[in-house]
Amino acid sequence: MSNLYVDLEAPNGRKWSQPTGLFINNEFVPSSNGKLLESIDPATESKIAEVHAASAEDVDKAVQAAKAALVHDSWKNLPGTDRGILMSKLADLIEDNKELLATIDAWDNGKPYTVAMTDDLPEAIGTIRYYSGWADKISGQTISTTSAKFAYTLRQPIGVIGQIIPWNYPLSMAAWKLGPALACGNTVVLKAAEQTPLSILVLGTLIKKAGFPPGVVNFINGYGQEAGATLVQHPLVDKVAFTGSTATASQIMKSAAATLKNITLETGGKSPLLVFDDCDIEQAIKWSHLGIMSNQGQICTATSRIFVQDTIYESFVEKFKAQIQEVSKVGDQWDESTYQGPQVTKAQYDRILSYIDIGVSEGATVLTGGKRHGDGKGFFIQPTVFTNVKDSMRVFKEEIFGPVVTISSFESEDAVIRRANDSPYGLGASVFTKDLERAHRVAVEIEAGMVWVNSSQDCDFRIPFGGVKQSGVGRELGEAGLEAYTQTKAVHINMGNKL
Ligand code: TXE
Repeated sequence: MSNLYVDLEAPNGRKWSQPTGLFINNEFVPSSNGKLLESIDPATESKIAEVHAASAEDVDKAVQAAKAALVHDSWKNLPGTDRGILMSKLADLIEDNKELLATIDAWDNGKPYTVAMTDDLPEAIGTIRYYSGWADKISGQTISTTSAKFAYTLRQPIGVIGQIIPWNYPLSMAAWKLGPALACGNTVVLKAAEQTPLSILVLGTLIKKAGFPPGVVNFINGYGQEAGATLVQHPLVDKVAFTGSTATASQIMKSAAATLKNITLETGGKSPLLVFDDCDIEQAIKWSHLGIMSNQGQICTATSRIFVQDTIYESFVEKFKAQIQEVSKVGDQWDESTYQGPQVTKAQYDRILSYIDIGVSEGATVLTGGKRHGDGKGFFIQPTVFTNVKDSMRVFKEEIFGPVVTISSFESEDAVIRRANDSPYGLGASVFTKDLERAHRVAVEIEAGMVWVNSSQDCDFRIPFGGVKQSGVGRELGEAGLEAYTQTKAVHINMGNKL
């Protein structure tokens, strides 16, 4: 069993014993076929550790554990208040270990350590804590019909939930999925992304320490086509909650259809950001830069298509370039002055560089960036801005998922809304204006699940998150997130009519 833990020391000097097994029934176990997957530091391209990769047989074991836990007295009959207490303990434990967890996500994913500490960890802790408060506040209704009859509704857990998360925010994605599922009394098998397997296993140790009964939460690492697909197809899985690419979401929807599984999908985007000439330009620059360049541009809601009113286009472009030069310092995860770390993997890095080549060959102008950053190791890319972009170009239409943005100009509100909406995606949208009426008008007309007025990327566990069109199905976070994890049962009561 010795290969179920490995001693690690991160470049920031933090040391810990890293679990490497599959977390099933509150224990770390090896994969049945001995298959492993590698975690790589994207800044140095060197191996951090190897962890066990789940086979179909392992996925089945995890699902069986979750199924048994679902009906076990220790979970099924645990009052909501006590579920909330367990979740609150988990949030406290994550908080107690936040430096360790931020270190792991920074090392594994490449995001700056300071960002993991100030964004990812508070979001993960806050989300679990927020949903711990909901655990004893989920109730049905009483509905009167006639004097002799009435009905009440029960909001019951959906059952065993298969959750599949991506690599861009490993811990907060796990928290978004676990929080509402557990608050509602479900049990979970969560598959982490193969690119970022480590923090989720440490979270397993905290699940056990918090006192969750065995089988309530199971974590499996593994590849999408094998572990992910098996989880989606498993007949005992009642719901699949997924965050990742639109292409994979479409496959998941197809295979979930075989057993009519409930699904929630959060997928890709090409979110527009509209800058009107009456806006506060300094604010527009600050947020439009953050909206695409933070998290290495690996944000599903990245505002990657900037539209600027023609009257201020030239000055916006100049200021945006200056903002990149001033703020977007590219470097490794551990340097406190780093704004942008390496891209998560070689595959993502290659994909982004190939999109930059596509943009150039389509005739767009590279205003700044356009190449890899540095000449040593690591998946570093210069923040890149395209101007002279046509709406028909692939760099304008397709999700690049990196620090690459297009800036186009527009003349009228109607025309820019039409162009912004001319996309298969509909995740986020930003509008910069001081005209209150226009802000509300655009918020209504834009096809998106979330609209930011004079801002970009606001995200809060109290507020619903999700997309329209090919950006997703259903909502996460906030009270809306609970809808996704309960089913309503109607109980009809007859108190008078004996016939
Ligand atoms: O995504 P995948 P990838 C977008 C972004 C990125 C592209 C590819 O554009 O460049 O997707 O990234 C699991 N059945 N986003 O390849 O494949 C997989 O193991 C079940 C946007 O990483 O969607 C991982 O856990 N599961 C996004 C998860 O799905 C499967 C974040 C995501 O992987 C599976 C990430 C299958 N057949 C990428 N195939 C966002 N919305 O934030 C893969 N998986």
